[in-house]
Amino acid sequence: MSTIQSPHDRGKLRDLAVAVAAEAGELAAKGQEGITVLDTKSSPTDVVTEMDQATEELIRDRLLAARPDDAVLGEEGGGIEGTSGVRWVVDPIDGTVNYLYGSPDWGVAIAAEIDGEVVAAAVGVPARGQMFEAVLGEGARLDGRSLRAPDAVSLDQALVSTGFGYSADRRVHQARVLTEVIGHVRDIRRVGAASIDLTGLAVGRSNAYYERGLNLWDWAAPGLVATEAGVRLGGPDGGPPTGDLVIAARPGLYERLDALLAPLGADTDG
Ligand code: LIP
Repeated sequence: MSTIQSPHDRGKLRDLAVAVAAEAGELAAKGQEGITVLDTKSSPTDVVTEMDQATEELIRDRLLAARPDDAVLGEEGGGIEGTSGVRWVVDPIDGTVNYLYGSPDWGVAIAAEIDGEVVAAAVGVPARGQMFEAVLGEGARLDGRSLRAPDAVSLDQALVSTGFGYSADRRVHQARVLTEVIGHVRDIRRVGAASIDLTGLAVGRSNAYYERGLNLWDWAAPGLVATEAGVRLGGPDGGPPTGDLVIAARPGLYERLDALLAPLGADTDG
């Protein structure tokens, strides 16, 4: 049972996430120029740079200095157990390939979970000077401004973003699914970072998003920003988001996209 329950404490978790995401974003932004690949992970195109590692180290250090009893799960450094009931879920650079190619579309994502529920989040987009933040039940903000995602549109008017995994087999099936989806929607975007896609729903940069193969750190923080802005976030078979599938859109559009994706096996590798 957690010792932190009140909205006030959630606000403090959000404040810490924002402060650490801002500092981490500054560090990563300074290191973007001239960055090279340090290593690969799940496939030769799933890269890690030295800035992914340095940025995550800074985030872990700052979070644990402020709250030594918390757990941390990070993309690069794995998990550290804690005793407080709070776990931080961290993606130091979401959109690493964009980062490597000098694109501004990458994010620093930090979420706080209490007993497994995401309650506070910060998503910095340093190259655009933006900071998204959210507290469960208290709304989402961009640079201090409250966010409300635009109303649902019909499926054929929806701008839908999606992404592709790093494994070639998975990507081929994802492309097959996309050939079916593309004829039913306004158009498709492939931004390259789930944090940018999900926060983009909150500001109306697209209407819907789906992707197979994400990790919790990809969607935990930006997912709370999106849901607190009125977006429905879910996964396969009407359940919560999972690594098999994340779907996000305003209610009304969500159900139509879900119904389109289900028979296509969007939550499978084909
Ligand atoms: C990325 C996701 C993106 C997905 C990429 C990758 P990373 O995360 O944000 O949506 O399409 O394949 O998983 O690896 O840059 O943190």
